[in-house]
Amino acid sequence: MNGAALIAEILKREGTEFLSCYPRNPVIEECTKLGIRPILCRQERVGVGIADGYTRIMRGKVNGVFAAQAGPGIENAFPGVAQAFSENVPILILPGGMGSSRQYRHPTFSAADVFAPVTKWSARAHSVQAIPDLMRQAYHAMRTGKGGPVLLEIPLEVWDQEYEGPVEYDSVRPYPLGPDPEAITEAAKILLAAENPILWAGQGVLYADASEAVAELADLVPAPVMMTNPGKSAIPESHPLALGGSTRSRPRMLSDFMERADLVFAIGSSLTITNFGPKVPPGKKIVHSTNDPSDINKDYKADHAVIGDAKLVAEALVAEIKRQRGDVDASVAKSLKEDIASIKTAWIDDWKDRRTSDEVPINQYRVIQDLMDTVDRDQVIITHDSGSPREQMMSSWESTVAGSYMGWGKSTQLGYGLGLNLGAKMAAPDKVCINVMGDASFGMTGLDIETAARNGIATLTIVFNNGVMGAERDVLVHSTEKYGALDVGGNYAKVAEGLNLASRRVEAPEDIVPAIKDAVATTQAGSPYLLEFIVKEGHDFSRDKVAGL
Ligand SMILES: Cc1ncc(C[n+]2csc(CCOP(=O)(O)OP(=O)(O)O)c2C)c(N)n1
Ligand SMILES: [Mg+2]
Repeated sequence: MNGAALIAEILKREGTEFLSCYPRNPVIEECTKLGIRPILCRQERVGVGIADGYTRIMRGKVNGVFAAQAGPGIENAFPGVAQAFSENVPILILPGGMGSSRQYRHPTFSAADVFAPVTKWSARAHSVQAIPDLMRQAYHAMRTGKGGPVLLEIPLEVWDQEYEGPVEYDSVRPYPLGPDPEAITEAAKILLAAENPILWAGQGVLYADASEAVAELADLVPAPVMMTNPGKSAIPESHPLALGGSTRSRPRMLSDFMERADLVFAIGSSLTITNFGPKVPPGKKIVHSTNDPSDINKDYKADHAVIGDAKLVAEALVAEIKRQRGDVDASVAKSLKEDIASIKTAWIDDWKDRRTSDEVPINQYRVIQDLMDTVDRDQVIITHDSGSPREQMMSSWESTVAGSYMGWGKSTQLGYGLGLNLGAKMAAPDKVCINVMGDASFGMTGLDIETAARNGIATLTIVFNNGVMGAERDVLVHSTEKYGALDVGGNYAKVAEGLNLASRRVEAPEDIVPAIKDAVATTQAGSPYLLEFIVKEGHDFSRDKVAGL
């Protein structure tokens, strides 16, 4: 067996279901021989996004893999890997490399070196004999501790070298970190002593399958649960203790409870300061639980920390709180839930005009509301895109199932949501998988809807076409006045038609619901769909002011 066949064999043993890829790369053919289907993208950046979305929905239990050719292929994959790095998504990147004799000669592109700063682990296979060991290291890096993309560059001659000996490789198991019992005792004490604790749930809750444990903890304390951008849907946002997710925009409940909180108890979160996520306002006590020690005291001084897998931590806290205090009268949680519900009702009421608006061009919040009312949210996986759609969706979409919203935004590459959605559909073919993107966003990656059509990946892409880069209005004032710099133009339903997708352009509010029904029915029958809404520019965001949030 040669290097390419060896890698394919290892991928098979790791449960790889499909290979996101773009030629040339010998592993594509070898995977096909083993029944691992190649999904060829139109652009490498999206191919990485497909592996990313798949991995998120699989909660990192199976990892998406992307293979590219040496040079242009892997160079063009850089944005995707950088995005996955910013989001700590454990995917495997397998680029070809120049032959070893060309390494370190100008102008050879060395993927293992160039990608080192945007991967958790990166290496070059110097010989075929090293491949099992290197793949084991790669999978270990993906499966234990905080995730991140990993990369193994295969120099030209290594693909063809004959591997000697039996392939000694078993699927790499994860080793979740268990919390220090003393840290748990102390954390429980702090939680019980707090007057208004708030749980801050990050995406670690999803990777650890800790949604139920965190919801149980919230009920027991009791404490409301706010979510980060990638942590959105860490617990279902329809849960009576959920406050929703936050980018720069957020539901009012989240702002309100954050303002009152004396203790922020972060779980499954790096607490990284980012433009597109919540911040901890000054003056709050912080308990920080994460599976990566280097997160602690990085952006915030922790008053206490618990290092460990989110599920093990949440379960240990539940047991310890019961030991220290026992159950609390159910009326305490009940009144907290009523408090949250009343703020939510008032907030939704304040936004009702937008959510039910008949205005033309269409109001984005009307589309989101009609979408929520029309689809069965229990069966949906959805994601936003960069720009105004992220702000609109993050604040308004209420998930009903844990892990059904793919939040992202530490880097915010326009167009990234499209690949994520294709990957999600590969992971969950029975779900209705939706990405909501702006028109400028579509310009970045839109051609890859053809990847969905060609491969029968039945996603729904929603384009909010307002004819401008709405989110950039404030920074392109003179350029727009003088040269119209902000405008973008296009008919994306027609683009979709030209790329073999069913599509519809919707301009009238009364057509929104019938169009959604048709689109969803088409995806359920096995074909992708593009729904283009002609919308207003839209600068209304749910941003109740709380200093420092
Ligand atoms: C690759 C990339 N380049 C630049 C940006 C900066 N950026 C953020 S939003 C935006 C415009 C978004 O326009 P559109 O997708 O049409 O959404 P709108 O705000 O109009 O709803 C730009 C240029 C980015 N996020 N990603
Ligand atoms: Mg736009």
